[in-house]
Amino acid sequence: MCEDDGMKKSIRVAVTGAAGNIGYALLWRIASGDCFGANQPVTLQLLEIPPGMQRLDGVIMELKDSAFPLVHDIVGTDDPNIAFKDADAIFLVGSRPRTKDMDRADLVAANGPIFVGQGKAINAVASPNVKVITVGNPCNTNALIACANAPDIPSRQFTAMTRLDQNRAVGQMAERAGVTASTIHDVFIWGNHANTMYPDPRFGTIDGKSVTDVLDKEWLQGAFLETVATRGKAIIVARGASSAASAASAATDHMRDWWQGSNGRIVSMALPSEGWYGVPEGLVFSFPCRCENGEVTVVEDLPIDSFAQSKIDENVAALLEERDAVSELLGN
Ligand code: NAX
Repeated sequence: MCEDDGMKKSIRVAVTGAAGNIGYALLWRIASGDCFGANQPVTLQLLEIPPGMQRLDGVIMELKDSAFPLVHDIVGTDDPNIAFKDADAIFLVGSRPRTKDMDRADLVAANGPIFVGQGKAINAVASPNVKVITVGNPCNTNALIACANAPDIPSRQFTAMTRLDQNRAVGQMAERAGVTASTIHDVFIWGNHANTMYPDPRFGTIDGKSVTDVLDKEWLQGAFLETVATRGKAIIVARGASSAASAASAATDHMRDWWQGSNGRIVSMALPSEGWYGVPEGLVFSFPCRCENGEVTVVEDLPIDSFAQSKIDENVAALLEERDAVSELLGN
């Protein structure tokens, strides 16, 4: 590929848990140019654990069979130091899904150690400008662990995904208002990717009108909140498997906006707090963000009413508890 045919130099994109359900949907979105742009070639660096390597071989065969013009090369490995080598963007998807017998604390304990090793490998071998999105749950705390173990990489380069919660909120509003999702802007999530998260409608617009003028408050603080908070469970009940295509779509949206800009729109990203809105420093918390020139900026001046404050407080408390549970994994 050369610059004068309109194509850019290939970038390196790492995906962990690449043979899993989300990976199976996500890789096709990345390869088709939905994330990094239609003129951006990619080298895919795919990580699995040894029991997943045979499935990964099959996924790589199918990627090759898709003959994507933008896919420059594909590497499959069970070594994070190979998968993250010179990576410009990393999707941390691989982790153990929660099973019926596990509560959130068990999930934190089972998955936390994965992100120690991966954080260290990112620190050692990734591009210093790498952009990391954590999808594997509990994603906020896993991002915190990876970030803490990558001291040479600025903390703003580590994020966790709450875009699926945002997209679920927009989907519900669109249905209620009888409009398409494209007419809804600036609805975003505060807090943790868990059922405590708060989809804030107060600054959102539907066809240019305030969401709170179009939709009633009782629904926004009642059924809407409940539906968005419990959507993951509802999908599992209906489908017999957890959200995969919608999660991959949200990860694509998150990274696309970070990479290419959010066009002035507010979007949800969880990132290590620098004290914004009184959230303790370092806690990986979803804030209203704008993206421009590859940088994320938290929108810092939104007014907080008592309901929003109570939701922010609830999420801070939950995330502090998770942080305490993994304190020995934070490297200090
Ligand atoms: P799957 O179980 O289908 O796939 C996970 C894959 O990760 C498996 O192939 C497994 O072999 C691999 N893996 C496990 N440990 C690994 C490691 N240390 N390094 C590399 N690969 C490893 O799960 P899937 O449905 O793809 O979900 C992946 C993760 O996303 C889960 O933790 C899930 O809870 C989380 N989710 C996060 C969401 C979010 O909004 N942040 C929503 C969707 C999803 O629930």
